[in-house]
Amino acid sequence: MISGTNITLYVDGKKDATAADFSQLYTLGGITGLYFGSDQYGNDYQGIIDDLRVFTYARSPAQIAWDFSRGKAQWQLKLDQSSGSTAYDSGAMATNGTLQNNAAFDTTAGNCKFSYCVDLDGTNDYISTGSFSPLAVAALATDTISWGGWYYLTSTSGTASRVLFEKASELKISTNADSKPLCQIYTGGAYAPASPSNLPQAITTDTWYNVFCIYDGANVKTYINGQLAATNSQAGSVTAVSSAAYVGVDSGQNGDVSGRVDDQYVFNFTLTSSQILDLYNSQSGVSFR
Ligand SMILES: [Ca+2]
Ligand SMILES: [Ca+2]
Repeated sequence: MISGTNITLYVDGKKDATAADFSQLYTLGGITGLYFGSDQYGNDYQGIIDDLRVFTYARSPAQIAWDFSRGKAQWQLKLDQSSGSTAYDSGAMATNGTLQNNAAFDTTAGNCKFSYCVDLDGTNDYISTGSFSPLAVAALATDTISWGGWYYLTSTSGTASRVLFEKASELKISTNADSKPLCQIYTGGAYAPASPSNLPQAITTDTWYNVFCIYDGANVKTYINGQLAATNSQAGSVTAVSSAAYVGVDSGQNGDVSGRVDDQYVFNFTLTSSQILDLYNSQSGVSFR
């Protein structure tokens, strides 16, 4: 993908490499032919090729995600397993979660948001993964990100801050002492915005909430149950890093959540408001229109 004088390579919908000063590519205007499977010097490719496309504009990260997987989450735990300690990733990363300590799948009818979910007892229970890098290849910067999940807290007392989700050194969702959700990106060596001026409504106990966050390079936005609930201006980018994800605690195993969690998502593009509403209403679908 060429934008300005930068060229970016995406592999399987994910930013893989980027380089600047490709101004010589502007000479493309004078080409007389395109070669696929070989170059003009006869350096042949051996293998299979399918679905070649050229666009006369720079595809956005969302459009590239659509080309790759119809916009599926890069990483998604549906938590629909009925037993054991493995929560399967239904996204492209193939990075499963592991239920830690007393965390257990909940199969009781009516307890979960979609199919089954996971119970966390508030003391040392969480879901974690091995290291992975869903936003981009590690060390590359990105500023188009969406993340979130479903949370049903059974207690909000006793702990100032609860951590609903953290992708270590990349993304976080926590609640403050007033149980108001806080979406943060890791940029410049810290989670930001540190003390946002705008916070959404408090989430109450014994109710399912979808808490969804987006970053678009200028703002961190928090959506509660598919509706925009808070916007905070934030500059910078997230440097992709191969690290673990945590559900129900932070990466230091603090901020234990007491309650249940269901679908968890990380997307490597910025969902639109209508896509977030679709996701809230339909669980898995993100449509582009
Ligand atoms: Ca589920
Ligand atoms: Ca426990």
